[in-house]
Amino acid sequence: MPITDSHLRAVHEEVLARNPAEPEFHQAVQEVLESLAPVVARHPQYVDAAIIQRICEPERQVIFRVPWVDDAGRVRLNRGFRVQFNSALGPYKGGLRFHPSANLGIVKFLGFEQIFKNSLTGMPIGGGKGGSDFDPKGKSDREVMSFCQSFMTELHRHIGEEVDVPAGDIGVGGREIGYLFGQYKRLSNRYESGAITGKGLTWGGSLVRTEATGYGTVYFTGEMLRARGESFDGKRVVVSGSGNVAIYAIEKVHQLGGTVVACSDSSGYLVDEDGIDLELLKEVKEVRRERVSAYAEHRGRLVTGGSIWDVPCDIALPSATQNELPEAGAAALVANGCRYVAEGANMPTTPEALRVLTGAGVAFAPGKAANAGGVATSALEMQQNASRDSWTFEHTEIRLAQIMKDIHDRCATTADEYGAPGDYVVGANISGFLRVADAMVALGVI
Ligand code: NDP
Ligand code: 2IT
Repeated sequence: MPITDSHLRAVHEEVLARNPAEPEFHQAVQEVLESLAPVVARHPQYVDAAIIQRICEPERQVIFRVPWVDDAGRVRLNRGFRVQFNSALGPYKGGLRFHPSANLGIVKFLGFEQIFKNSLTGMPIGGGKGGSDFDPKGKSDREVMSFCQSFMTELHRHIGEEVDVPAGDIGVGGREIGYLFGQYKRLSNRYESGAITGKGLTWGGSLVRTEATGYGTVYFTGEMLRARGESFDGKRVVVSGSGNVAIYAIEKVHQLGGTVVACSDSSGYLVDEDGIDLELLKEVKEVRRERVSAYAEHRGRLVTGGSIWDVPCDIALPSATQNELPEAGAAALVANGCRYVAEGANMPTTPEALRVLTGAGVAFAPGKAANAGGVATSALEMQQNASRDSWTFEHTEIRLAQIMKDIHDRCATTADEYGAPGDYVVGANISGFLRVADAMVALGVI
């Protein structure tokens, strides 16, 4: 969709010129700016205060060297990033991604999305993101610890419970958070629980944080279904990925009466028409850290080549990585009768695919709304840390479900108010933007 408003177009051109060779960041900015024309028309104060220029410019970006020693005694080198994008609503908050593809443009796209996502949760958290091109795959625990300790040796100067609060993302789960928090504690000589989220339950973590992103995505989808007089009961669902988000999305779909018939990893996709056996999947992925092919040795069939989006379904939940659902995948989903797509991952749907889905009337939930349950539960973890309390699973899950319902309703109402009924992309972008923009205006030119 072209950006027609002249102010927004000028900002967009400036962002492209100032940030060359960052295609994912450009894509994330464009998607938000495309939604904002009715906002600048109605609220000239945001133009006067240069809010849109400022929101596209990170407050601070840190890039650092991460040397570490592998099990063979060789010195290895990676690059670390932390982009502190916007702190109008609270301390920077967002995950760390360890994946060989991680670069500044990817971390910036994620940090930019995080501003609006965190705003949508209604909680006091700003937006940030970080990571490294380190690949935890195939590394021993000792190597992962060596890397995490070196990474935190630099990062610790930039974070803190009132400053910036990292968590997990691709390649960063409970093991990595443990090593990172341990090194932070050692360097700072403080047991500052609220400086990192996604912690283990015996050392300051929150129940439901592990499940929260996947569960939250399914709760959001449940609200979309409910708004259209439907439910998960009897629905066929495809979930891409088989990591933290995918596993707990599958779990919640099954609890709500749907059947997940396919999931994937970067080596291929797995079809199990009887429904993915979650105990087996958890054993393979979480305990043994193996590929989905190891699951297929017991059940279902592995398909290498082709696309998971060819598997017929009513509901698709892309939950692996950015741009994993291309135009051809969207066309296949539509041709096979899929009517709901909700993004468990960040920006998994390409702009071309989004056009195909919306053109066919598919109900579509963008990641900044649908996957906000993870960071929202991180904020609940921070609340528990601040009050030195820990809540039950049931209480925390009720809070998560309510937050996802509120986000759904806020996106739907905002889309109505701004002339785009049923468009969750517009609703999420505008309502996420407004809360941050109002805070930025109030805080002055900083
Ligand atoms: P995990 O590392 O637990 O799992 C990632 C999954 O995606 C794996 O199955 C992985 O396959 C697959 N994947 C990753 N990169 C690629 C790639 N380049 N091509 C194909 N497959 C890939 O990460 P999460 O489940 O935590 O994250 C998944 C997505 O959800 C990401 O987009 C993340 O930003 C987003 N997200 C995560 C949140 C969280 O709380 N963890 C919160 C909100 C969003 P393989 O193992 O083969 O690499
Ligand atoms: O993309 C995301 O929202 C996350 N990876 C979770 C961030 C967090 O701080 O819990």
